[in-house]
Amino acid sequence: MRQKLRKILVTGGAGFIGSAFIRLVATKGAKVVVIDKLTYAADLIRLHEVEGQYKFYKADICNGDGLEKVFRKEKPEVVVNFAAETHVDRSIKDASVFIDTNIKGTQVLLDVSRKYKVERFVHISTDEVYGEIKKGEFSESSPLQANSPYAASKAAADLLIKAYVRTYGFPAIIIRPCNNYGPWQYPEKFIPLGILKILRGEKIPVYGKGRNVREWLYVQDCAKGILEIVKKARIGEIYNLGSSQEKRNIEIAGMLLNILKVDKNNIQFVKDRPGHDIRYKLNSDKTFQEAGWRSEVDLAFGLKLTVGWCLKNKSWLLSKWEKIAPLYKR
Ligand code: TDX
Repeated sequence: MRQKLRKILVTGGAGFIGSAFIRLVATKGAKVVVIDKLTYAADLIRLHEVEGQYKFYKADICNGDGLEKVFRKEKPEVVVNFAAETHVDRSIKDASVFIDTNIKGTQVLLDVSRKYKVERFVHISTDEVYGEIKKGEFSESSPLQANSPYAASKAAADLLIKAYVRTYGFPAIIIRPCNNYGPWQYPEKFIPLGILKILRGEKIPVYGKGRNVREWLYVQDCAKGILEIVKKARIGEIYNLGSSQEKRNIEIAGMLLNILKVDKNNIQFVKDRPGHDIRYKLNSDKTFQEAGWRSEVDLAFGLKLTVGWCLKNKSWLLSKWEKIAPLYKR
């Protein structure tokens, strides 16, 4: 069955991936309702290109009454849940807000969505719920073996959603993307942080020896994949969104330095992240077979676009430094 996109409610729409998704759906004729708590990582400027093409409510997914007001008024048919605390290092310092937003918030949003009978609830999860894999790749049926407090909070939400599907026949779908990068990413994450550090005349901080491997997906590519899944995927199913483009962190740092045309010695090896997952890799065949999506943007090209965007939007990037600097006092 193909889901029509008449009215779609997007939570966390002022965030990095949520805003990329809205910039895409706003061009497809759907009515878009955005809710966001506007945490430190959110910024409505990410939606300036589609100004006037969405309706915004400041709301926290943990607040059922606040959500009900929006659902009663807007009656969304589709809900896409991007709202989450996402930074692994922050979850290591203090897990509490991750438990609140990622678990409790998901439960509250599920209950309101159930009450207002949404036709489709699409939840954005992460590859991190599977834990690490030294060789091979994770499929959607791989066991959940989350390692960080962040990953555990996302895995808990996934379990809750599966329970709602089974218990109530709730029409939910779970999407598990790999690491995203691209325009508007908050610069606490590795790629924009590395670029920001170079723009500040500092070195790229690389954890441990830089041997950890991540699979990198350009954010617009990810948004397209999510949209295809929203429209075509089967209720109750899980879909991986990977790019098959793997790199060690040290290689990513080298590619960034090369694009930025700065000396390759501008890397600083710093203390490793506790419990640092060595490698993530997704098998995304099911997503291709059922939703017809495959990643299109080559990593080297996507990194060039990202660096180009960062240079053009240097003041936005630099303006975030004050908020993230305390994280790097080690
Ligand atoms: O300063 C750094 N130096 C460094 O070497 C930072 C911030 C990170 N790293 C390493 C850690 C990881 O191996 O780079 C890799 C990527 O780190 P992050 O950008 O923090 O992402 P990661 O921990 O892989 O998690 C990301 O992907 C899955 C997102 O933050 C999650 O929200 C998403 O679910």
